[in-house]
Amino acid sequence: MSKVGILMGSKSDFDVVKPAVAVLKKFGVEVEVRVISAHRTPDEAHAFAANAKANGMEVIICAAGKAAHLGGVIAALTTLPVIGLPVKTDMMGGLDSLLSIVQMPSGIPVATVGVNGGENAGLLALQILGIKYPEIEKQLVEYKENMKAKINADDTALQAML
Ligand code: RP5
Repeated sequence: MSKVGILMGSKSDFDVVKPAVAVLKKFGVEVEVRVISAHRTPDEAHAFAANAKANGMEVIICAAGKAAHLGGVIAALTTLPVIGLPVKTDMMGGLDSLLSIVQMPSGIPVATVGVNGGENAGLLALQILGIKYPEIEKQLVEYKENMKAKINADDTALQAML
């Protein structure tokens, strides 16, 4: 079974992480969800990244806010794909988190979704896994078909109102 690691820099990030957990579970993917901080628990961050492959992880999602270095640190220590999930902040609306995650130096990419984009982080992980697992790819096709049907229904309903 495929497995995704989901890390967050603080328990306060959990609400943003929940949609990623939900969509991954919905698709039948195992998740390991941890609070690990690049700054407050650097040894745990290092150990997680160093052992991620051996522990069956195939993609890692890293949620963090403010000086959001978690994704970059994890990406520096593994060749697994790392998805950065910037968390909205009170002071800068999450722009601080976004730039901290997305502006990585050449050589250490972190695939970054939008601020508070938990569901997209989960979906991007699924799309990566879908290359290897046909059952996930099949569910992604259905997901997109359902989304298309909903937008088309919304469009039809709107036309009827005008
Ligand atoms: C970051 O600092 C965390 O990812 C969190 O978004 C932010 C604030 O953490 P707390 O002060 O709420 O624990 O490391």
